[in-house]
Amino acid sequence: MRPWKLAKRLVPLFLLFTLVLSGCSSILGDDPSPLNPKGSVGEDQLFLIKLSLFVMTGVLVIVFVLFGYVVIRFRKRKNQTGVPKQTEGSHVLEIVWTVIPLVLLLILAVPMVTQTFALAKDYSESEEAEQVKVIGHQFWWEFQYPEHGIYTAQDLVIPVNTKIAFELTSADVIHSFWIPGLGGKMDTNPGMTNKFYLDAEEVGTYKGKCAELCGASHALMDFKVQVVTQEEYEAWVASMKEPSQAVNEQDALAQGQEIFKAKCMSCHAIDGTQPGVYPNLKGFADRELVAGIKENNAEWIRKWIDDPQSIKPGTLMPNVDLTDDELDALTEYLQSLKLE
Ligand code: HEC
Ligand SMILES: [Cu+2]
Repeated sequence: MRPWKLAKRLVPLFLLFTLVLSGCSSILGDDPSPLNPKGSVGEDQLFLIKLSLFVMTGVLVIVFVLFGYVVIRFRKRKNQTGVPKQTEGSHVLEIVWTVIPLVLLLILAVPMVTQTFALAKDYSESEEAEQVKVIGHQFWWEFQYPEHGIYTAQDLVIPVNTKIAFELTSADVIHSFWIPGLGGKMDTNPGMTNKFYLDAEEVGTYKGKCAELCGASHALMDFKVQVVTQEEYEAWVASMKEPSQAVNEQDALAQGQEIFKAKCMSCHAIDGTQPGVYPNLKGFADRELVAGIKENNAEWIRKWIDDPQSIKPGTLMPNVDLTDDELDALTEYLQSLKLE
């Protein structure tokens, strides 16, 4: 093939690669990501990524340069006939190209194996770590804090600079719990408990995703991680334990509360110390998003209660029959579910 023909084929391919790869960064923008981690686990993993990339790029460059040199230097000349002089066997070369890969493999293997064991450290009995139980559901996340007896959903609240020992399981199919800015992912398997730990070194909001195709709305199974200071965390724990204030009958919210009790309470608890099969709505108004995906404002709350199936196809929240007045009252009531 003529060189320009080859170039004509390769250029579009490289343009396509650039486009595809730029998608990797646009998902997270400047947010923390595996390439810009904000936790010790993510940083250790990034080191391994960089180390292997560095070693492999080095090998690639050297091999291609040698290859190019040989192809050009020993190409068939004009007027050349017959088979060129053949060389066979070289002890020196054979030893060199056996030893170099061995050394490279050692450079890769020693930190990899060491880190694999270090990152598998079990903090589930540790005093200094916070224990969080994660349960994946189609298509939402439940978070339990066994040391505090708290149950919540969609917004994972954790203290900064603290090891979080996760215990992960699933209520239905296999999901995968992933906070790209803090570290690698871990599967949640039905009937099994997986363990791993993460920590965050900066206060802020991080994105979380389900990373295992788990059904129709897998791509919408997002959550948020709120990394807060130790004091804020303790305050959050305390307010999650507070009993929810009852709305009295004269209050404008009373109608919403009535409808909630009649039509929603069978699935949703509003008391943070109650485990539930479905998302616990204690402090729902303080959550970042509705159902992990939509801005938490009156408009989206109303749309969600009116027709969750159109927002998250296949969600286990049914479309409940409600009048416009009831929807307004419920929206207002849900917006009042703030933590003290
Ligand atoms: C049959 C059980 C069921 C009933 C009844 C039900 N829901 Fe839900 N609800 C769910 C499930 C399951 C989810 C999680 C949906 C998802 O994200 O896949 C959910 C999610 C929600 C969320 C989002 C929670 C969050 O943290 O983002 C809100 C708000 C909500 N429901 C409000 C209501 C209201 C108001 C009613 C009454 C009209 C109601 N639900 C009735 C099961 C139910
Ligand atoms: Cu999932």
